[in-house]
Amino acid sequence: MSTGFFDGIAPIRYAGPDADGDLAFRHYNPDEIVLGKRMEDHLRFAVAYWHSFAWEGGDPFGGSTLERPWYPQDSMERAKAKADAAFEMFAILGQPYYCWHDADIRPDQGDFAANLKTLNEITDYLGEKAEKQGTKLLWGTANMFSHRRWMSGASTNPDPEVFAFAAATVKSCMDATHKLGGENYVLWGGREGYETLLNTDLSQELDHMGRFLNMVVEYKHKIGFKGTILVEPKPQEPSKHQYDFDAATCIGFLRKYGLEGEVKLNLEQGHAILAGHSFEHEIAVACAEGMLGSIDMNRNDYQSGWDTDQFPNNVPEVALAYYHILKSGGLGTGGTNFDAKIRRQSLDAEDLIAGHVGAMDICARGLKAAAAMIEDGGLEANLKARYSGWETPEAQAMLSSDLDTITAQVLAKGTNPRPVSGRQERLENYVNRFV
Ligand code: XLS
Ligand code: NI
Ligand code: NI
Repeated sequence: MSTGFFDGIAPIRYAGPDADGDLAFRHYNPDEIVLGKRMEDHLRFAVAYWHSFAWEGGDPFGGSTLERPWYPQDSMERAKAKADAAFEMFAILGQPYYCWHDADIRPDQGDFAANLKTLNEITDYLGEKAEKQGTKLLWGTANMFSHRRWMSGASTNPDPEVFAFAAATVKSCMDATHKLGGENYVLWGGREGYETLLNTDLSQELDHMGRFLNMVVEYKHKIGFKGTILVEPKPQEPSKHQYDFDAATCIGFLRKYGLEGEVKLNLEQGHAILAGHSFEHEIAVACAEGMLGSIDMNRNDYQSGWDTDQFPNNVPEVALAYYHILKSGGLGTGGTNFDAKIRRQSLDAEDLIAGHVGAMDICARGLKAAAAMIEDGGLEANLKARYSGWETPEAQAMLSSDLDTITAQVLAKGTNPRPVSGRQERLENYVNRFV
């Protein structure tokens, strides 16, 4: 059943840099070959069924501004109308993937058994639509942060009954993701953290979270799910202190609980900014450990200090992100998900489409710039030259030596290092030639 919401908006096509109007791709050309691979297969765009598609426009001072025909999502009929509208939007955008939380797709009927029933019904419905249209599921996830039961955490909740509810919820969402052929399963722990240490046993909570994630991995193997399990770092919001602070914190956590070979990271640009990092820093940290899984390509406002989840609009930032992704071999089973909201004054269906179109174009430009930098090899050559001292046998031998021996060598050689320029301005100028 058509909601009529997107009526009159034609499918978006690639029309080149001189296209008319804002509802055309100027740079995203799915079939264009970049570094030997189709652009669509590099970027693997996904639309989020929550923020991007369905956000209602509320903020701490006011309710919804964005009126949509599928609100409120209180019955199966409306959940299906919402699914119909979602797939109409996917048909207009032509992106290959989408993502959901259980709470985005099914009506909430209160208890676990009722929600399980509606989840199964709506995911069958989504499966049929997805098959017809060829839109695939990049990842599924469980919303374990909105309902009041999760206010003190899901797997880290002091109440074992909430831990049990979380386990059952994740199992149901993994089953649904598996049924729909999802390529990843994500866990973002917005409430896995604390507000005050006065009421929190941090070490017990971390142990529970580690055990929970091990159960998720055990279950993945039990049902034969071939996708990747991902955790999504974020330093705060909604919790004051979140356990999955940033990529480095998550990697330490995964190693502590023996999960480093099993779980990768879903990195979000806005979360990197909140953690005081750049997006490429987070990506490079994950790549260094072989743990890059997927990305949420939505940025934050640099001034507000809050998770504003805006569509990307900065080519140089996006180019450096894709540079590190390409250098480490690409996104694998992951993709570029827009976990982004339009602004609450952007009322029209066209605004929603234009937000995605612009973001896809920005990413395409970033990807092309990154590929050009890789083909040119300037950054790589600079790195090689900067570390070339380490290519000598003496330098290598030092790494298996000891402080006494090295000190004796320094004294014997009269070592007195000569500082060398880091050339940052020249490298920044170099990047500017590509973006
Ligand atoms: C919130 C997170 C969330 C996850 C999925 O900040 O980005 O949207 O991506 O639960
Ligand atoms: Ni986020
Ligand atoms: Ni996200």
